[in-house]
Amino acid sequence: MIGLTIAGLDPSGGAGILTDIKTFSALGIHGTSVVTNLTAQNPDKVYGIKEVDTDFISLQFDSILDAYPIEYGKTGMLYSKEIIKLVSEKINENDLKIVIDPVMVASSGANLMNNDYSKYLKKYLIPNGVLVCPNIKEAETLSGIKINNLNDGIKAAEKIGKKTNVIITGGHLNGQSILYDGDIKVYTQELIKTNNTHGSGCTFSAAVCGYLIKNYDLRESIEKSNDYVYNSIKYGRYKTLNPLYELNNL
Ligand code: PXL
Repeated sequence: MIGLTIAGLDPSGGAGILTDIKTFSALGIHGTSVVTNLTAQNPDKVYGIKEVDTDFISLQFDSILDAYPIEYGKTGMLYSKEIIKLVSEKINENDLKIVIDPVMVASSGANLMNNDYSKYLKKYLIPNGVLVCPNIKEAETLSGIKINNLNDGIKAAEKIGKKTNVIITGGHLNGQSILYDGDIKVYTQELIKTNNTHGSGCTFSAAVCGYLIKNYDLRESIEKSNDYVYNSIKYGRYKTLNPLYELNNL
C-alpha cells in the first residue's frame, strides 16, 4: 500500500511532510512525497519559507508516478496560486483521489499562504478532492461565514460541501467536528488540555488518506482518524503530536 503527500517540509518534524509520512508508516503504508515548500520552523515560530519552483515540483510528481501505482494522496501546504494550479493539473492528469488539508496558518500564527490562496484552492483543487478538512478558521475563510457556534459551522459545512465532501475539524468548537457528505454528521470528542497540537491537521488528513488506502469508506476513515488524532495528541511530546503511538504502544 502506497500513499502520497503533496505538502511542505517542517524540519521540526511536527507538521507537514514528516508528520504525514510518520502517519502513513504507523498505518502500514509506504509514504511518498512531493515537497512544495521548504520551511524553517519549530512549533513556536516560523523562521522562513522557500517555495520550490513548479518545474521541480512537476519533476517530483513524474519521478514518483512513473514508478508507483498511486491512487490516493493528500495535500498540505501549497502556499501560492502557481503551486495550486500545477498540483491540480497533476492530480487530474493522474486521476489521483485527494484528501485536502487547506493549510493557511501555522499553529504558531505565521501565514502559510500567499494572496488569494483561498480563491484558487476553491477554483482548482477543492472541486476535485474526495474530502477537504478545514479547521474553524480555514472554514471561515473558505465559506465567508463567521463560525461562533455549531449552527454557524453547519451552515459553513453545507456551503463548502457544494464543491466536495467536507469535515470542519473540531479542535476549536468544543471538540465538535462537522461532516457534510450530502448529509450533516456531527462528531463530538473530548478535548485534551495540552500544547501538543502542532501538526494535528496534517495528521488527521494523512490518517484519513491512509484509512481510505486501507479500503475503509469515507465515514469509517474519518471516525478512525478522529481516534488516531485524539491518541496522537494524548501521547504527544515536545509540543507536537506522536503519530507513532500505535507502533510504540505507549
Ligand atoms: O499545520 C499546518 C502546517 C502544514 N504544513 C507545514 C507546516 C504547518 C504548520 O506549521 O509547517 C509545512
